[in-house]
Amino acid sequence: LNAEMPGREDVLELTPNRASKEMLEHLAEQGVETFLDRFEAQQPQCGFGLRGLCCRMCQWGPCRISEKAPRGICGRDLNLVVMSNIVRALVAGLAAHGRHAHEVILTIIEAAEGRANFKLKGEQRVWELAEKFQLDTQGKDLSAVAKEVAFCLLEDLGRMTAGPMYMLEAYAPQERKQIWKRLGVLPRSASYEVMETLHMTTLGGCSDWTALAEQELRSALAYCYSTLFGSSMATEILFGIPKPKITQVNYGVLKEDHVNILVHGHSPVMVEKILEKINSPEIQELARTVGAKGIVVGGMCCTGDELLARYGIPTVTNIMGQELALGTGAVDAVVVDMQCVIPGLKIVADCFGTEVITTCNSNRIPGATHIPFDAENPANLDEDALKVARIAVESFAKRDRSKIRIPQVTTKAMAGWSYEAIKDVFGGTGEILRLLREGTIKGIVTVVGCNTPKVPYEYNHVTIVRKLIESGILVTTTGCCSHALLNAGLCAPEAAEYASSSLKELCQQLGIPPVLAVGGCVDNTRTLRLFIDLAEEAGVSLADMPFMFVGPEPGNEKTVGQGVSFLAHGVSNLVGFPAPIPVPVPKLKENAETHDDLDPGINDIVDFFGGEGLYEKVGAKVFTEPYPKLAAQTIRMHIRRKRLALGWK
Ligand code: MSK
Repeated sequence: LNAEMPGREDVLELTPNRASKEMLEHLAEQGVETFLDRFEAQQPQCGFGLRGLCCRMCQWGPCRISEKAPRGICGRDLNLVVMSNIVRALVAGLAAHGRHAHEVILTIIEAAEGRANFKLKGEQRVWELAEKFQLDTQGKDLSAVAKEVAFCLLEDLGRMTAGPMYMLEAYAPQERKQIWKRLGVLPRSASYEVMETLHMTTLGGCSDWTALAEQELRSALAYCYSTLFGSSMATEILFGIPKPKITQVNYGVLKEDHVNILVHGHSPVMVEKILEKINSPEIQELARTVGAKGIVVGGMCCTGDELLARYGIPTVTNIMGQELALGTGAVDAVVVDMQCVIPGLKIVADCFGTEVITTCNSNRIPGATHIPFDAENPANLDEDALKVARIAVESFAKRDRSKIRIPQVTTKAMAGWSYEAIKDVFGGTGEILRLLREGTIKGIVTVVGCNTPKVPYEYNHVTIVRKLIESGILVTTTGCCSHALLNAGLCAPEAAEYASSSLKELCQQLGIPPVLAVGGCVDNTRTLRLFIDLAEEAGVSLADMPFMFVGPEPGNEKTVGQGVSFLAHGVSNLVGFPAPIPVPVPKLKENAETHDDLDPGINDIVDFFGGEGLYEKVGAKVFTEPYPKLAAQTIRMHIRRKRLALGWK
């Protein structure tokens, strides 16, 4: 695997956004350390760790599984070590999205009780959920019902006793519920499955890797229906359901003569209030007083995606671009909430005098200004948001103008593709299904997830998606992948030019891009809802539909749960870099004479995810392909096979 890692030259040659390339070169010239320097310093990376063969689950170890030592000190073998590592990564991601959901849900309760100064903007979602959860709404007003809905969502996060999860009961397809029941993988709640997973994988816990594989599915369902659906829909209750809008993105949205404030992280709660304060006459006047012509707010990662979707606030970049954005020397303040904020951010901020403001008690950074938002005690929310806005604007006066280097690249984009917006623009799921059946749209693939330094920055995202739309496949996207695609111009209606003739004609007729940016990571549920509805409309299992989940540049632990959530629904995954699973190394058997004597070197875990094991349970499997053109080919073949099996041309 180490031999496959890209070098600096590959990154500079292949990264598709010339603004990122310019900043990488600029920061190297300036001697400012970035992820690329640290990635080089870490080479070669530990082969045991890369293949998931390092066991650190107790203090007898660490143990490393090899041919010489096939068991850890406690007796764990390869299957048990690898599967334990994977399911632990999944629940770490579950905990992260769970904390996000918790904050948003608690804010609904505080807003409904009048303690948090937010007006609930997603009335439609409140009534929909109340009906789906079969709540008694007779004679109750919006706030009262929203509060009851929020308590159901909290129960999905934290229930410790057996019982159906509200969200799963409400939105999961019937055929899947039966499968999950038969497999015994229906979850209790997010918190319970985190506890149970850590319990099962601790020293002296579960010795059966197949039971851990079941726990993987169970935890993924808890992840999907409590933390993802919970965060996404609770945010819609608070701030409304996004609608499509046109905007500009990329590094060039930063302006030398403006105050530039970047917002970054995952939870959009406090940032909504900060945005409100930034737009207030008081802060706009303050900007003029410090000599700025105005204020630019730019988004990074999923907080950026949320503001882009709701207000068309321009986004700049993703997790691996956060240091590059600060390297422009034009960012007066970066306001970060939770997750995906790397420690390297502060190193670059200090080089350029950028004020770093942290707003979440879980995500502290030494030396940053900390103005936390506490969802259970939001009394100072307005005052604190104003304080953040003031500090950010006042930083403009301190900026060292000799260090500014803003790449002059802006890109047009259309974002805000909520579940409702997608259905509306096509005229309903019946119409989307008709287009799929007749082949105007060959399939729908969601291409999502983080970046990894293990492939050239953003190259896989952009290359795969270009190939897919060329083949008539409609793409949805979220998270850091969406920033790559937004900056590459693939989310603008004009990108229809790059699509197959039938998809191009359709997109031009509807005035939409062939790549729909649906929001942040938690909004993968918007695509999942669409997949569920389309399969139900077609009257077939989700596993039979021409759909796929693609994570070209896996990074965060959160991506594990995203992929397994779709697998559990019957949607196969394509992953762009091998997960920490021993890659099969084919070798000739002893005394081999022909290729029939090739031992594929497959182990049980590879066979489970990529072979028959998981497929037999849920009808989906994992494909791994780090070379993006081959990855696109694999996806196209998968879609083609599904279409043929359905008898669709
Ligand atoms: S922000 S989880 S690096 S997509 Fe959602 Fe990006 Fe991955 Fe964070």
